Amino acid sequence: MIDLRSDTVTKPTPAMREAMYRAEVGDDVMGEDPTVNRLEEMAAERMGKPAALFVASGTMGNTAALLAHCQRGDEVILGDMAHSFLYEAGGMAALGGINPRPLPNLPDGTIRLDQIEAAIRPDDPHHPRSRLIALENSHNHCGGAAIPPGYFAAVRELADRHHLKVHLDGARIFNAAVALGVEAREIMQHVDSITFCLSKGLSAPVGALLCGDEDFIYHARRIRKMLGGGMRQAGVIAAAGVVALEQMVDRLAEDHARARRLAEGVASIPGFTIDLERVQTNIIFFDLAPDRPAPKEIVARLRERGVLMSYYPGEGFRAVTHCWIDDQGIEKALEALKEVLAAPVH
Ligand code: TLP
Repeated sequence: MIDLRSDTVTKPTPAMREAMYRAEVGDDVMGEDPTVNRLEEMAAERMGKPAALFVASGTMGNTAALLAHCQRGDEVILGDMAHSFLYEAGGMAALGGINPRPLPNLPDGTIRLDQIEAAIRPDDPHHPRSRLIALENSHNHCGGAAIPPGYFAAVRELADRHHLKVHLDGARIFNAAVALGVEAREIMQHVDSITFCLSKGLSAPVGALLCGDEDFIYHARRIRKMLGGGMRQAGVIAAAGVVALEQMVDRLAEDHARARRLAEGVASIPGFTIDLERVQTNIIFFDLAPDRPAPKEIVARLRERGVLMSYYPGEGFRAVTHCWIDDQGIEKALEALKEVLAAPVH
């Protein structure tokens, strides 16, 4: 199967399995797992932040961050296409009593600064308290857009003027950094906290890191425990994360090149439409021209041909490249896309 549904489908590499087998472990809730401690140090260093916390998933990292930054009844300003607004089961509201204030995401993944500023609540007992701005980079549902450091500098300036914190859902921060040719730290210097994932393009089986200052991480550690995320001998999975950070970051450029090749191939198939300018990282979205078979039918026909892709109503087909997809896989996917449009409708 050529599985382009997500980079979350990546499996641990042989080097990761070896490291997992050999991992030194201890009770991480007691702070005694040397492999988790090493991974947290590496993550903090790469993000240029004083501290980091190993969490079970990107969702847990974002939820813990929001709960650590906000009190019940506080408001978070975020994009209407943000993963934490759309796809995290409403955890901020359900678990944290936090009010989301969604603003339109532009196609490049940003939110207009004047709209952010206008959404900040005056100090008035009628309103929730504006506490946090939450951004995403790369921006999954804005076509994998990579947002440059300058935007974060501008948001920081605005946030400082209004005494707000800034959190970044950087599930794919390394995809963004590699695409922009900058270090993740250059983006991170402008935000208070970040979640980044090990289990997407970096191919580790499980896990994400939440990074920020010492006080914030101290607080988030308690929230992680509350969420059931104290994982004891978690060094077994953290070991794969260490390999992910050491070996899997620089190669992301290959996934981006393959996403571009796939996107260009899609553009050459009459019947599909794609905006090539929006293809920046490992995620492509494309759609069907009018009068074509239903998208569900296309997804089913692709599956029959050994190719898996997702379809999001209103957004189109999504294909995500990753380290388990090679050049041949891309060509096979393009062949299948040509065939499924040619096949008669049943
Ligand atoms: N995204 C997944 C699914 O939720 C759809 C995907 O296939 O893209 N932030 C961003 C930007 C994400 O894309 C995701 C996962 C998460 C957070 C949540 O990470 P996990 O799945 O580890 O909780």
